[in-house]
Amino acid sequence: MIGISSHVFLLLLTLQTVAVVKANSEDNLVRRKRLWIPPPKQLMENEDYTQETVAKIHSDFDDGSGNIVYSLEGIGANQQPFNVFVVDHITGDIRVTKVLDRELIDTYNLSGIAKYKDGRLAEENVDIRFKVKDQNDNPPVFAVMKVGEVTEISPLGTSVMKIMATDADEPGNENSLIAYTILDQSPPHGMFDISQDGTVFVKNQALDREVQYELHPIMSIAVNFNSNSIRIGGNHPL
Ligand SMILES: [Ca+2]
Ligand SMILES: [Ca+2]
Ligand SMILES: [Ca+2]
Repeated sequence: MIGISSHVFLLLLTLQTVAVVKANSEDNLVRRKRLWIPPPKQLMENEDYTQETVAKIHSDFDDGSGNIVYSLEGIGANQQPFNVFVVDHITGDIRVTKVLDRELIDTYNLSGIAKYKDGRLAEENVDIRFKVKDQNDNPPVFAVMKVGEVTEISPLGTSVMKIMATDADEPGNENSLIAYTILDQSPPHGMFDISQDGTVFVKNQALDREVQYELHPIMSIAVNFNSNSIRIGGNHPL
C-alpha cells in the first residue's frame, strides 16, 4: 500500500492499513479509494523546516530499486504557488522549501502519487494534508478613525462612537482577539471610557464644547496591542 509516515503519521499508517480494501482479485495493484482521510500534519508558520523531511509516502510495491516514481499534486505542489512542497521521486521523502505564512495559505491539501516507471499508477493517490499553525505575527489595525461627536452635558453612559480594529491572525484564536481600553486621554479628567467591545461612552457629565478631547484607545490583550488616537468634539464641528 501507499502510506504516509512521519512521527505523526506512524499511528495513522496502521489505521490506514485496516481501511485498505482490494478493488478486485484480478488487479491487486489498484485499490479502492480510501474513505478515511488522515488528519493534517501541523507545521508552525514562520518556522524553518526546510532542512528536514516533513512527511514520507511509500508504496508496498516499492522494491527499493527505483521501480516506483513518487510525485505530489495540488496547490503548493504542481499548482501555484508551485513547489512549496516537493517529494523525492525515488525515496518519497516530502520536504517544504520555504517558511510558511498562515495568513497566505492555512492548509495544503495535496495528493501523493506512486507510479511505475511506465506511467501506470501503482496505487490510488493518498491524501496528504498540512495545516499551518498560527503565530501571533499580526498586530491589530485600527479602522479609519473619525472624529466622534457628542452633545455637551450629555448624561453618563451616552454612547459617543464605536472603535473598530481588525487582526489578520487566525479567527477564534487568542492571537486575533481584540479588546479595547483607553490608554490615556486629554484633558486627563476621565471624561470618556470605553467598553471592551470598543464603544466609547461618556463617563463625566461636565463635557465642555469649547474643549477638544483626545483619546488613546489601546487593545488590552497583552499579546495583541496597538494604539492610535481619536478626537472627540462637541456638537459642532471642530
Ligand atoms: Ca503570518
Ligand atoms: Ca494578532
Ligand atoms: Ca499569524
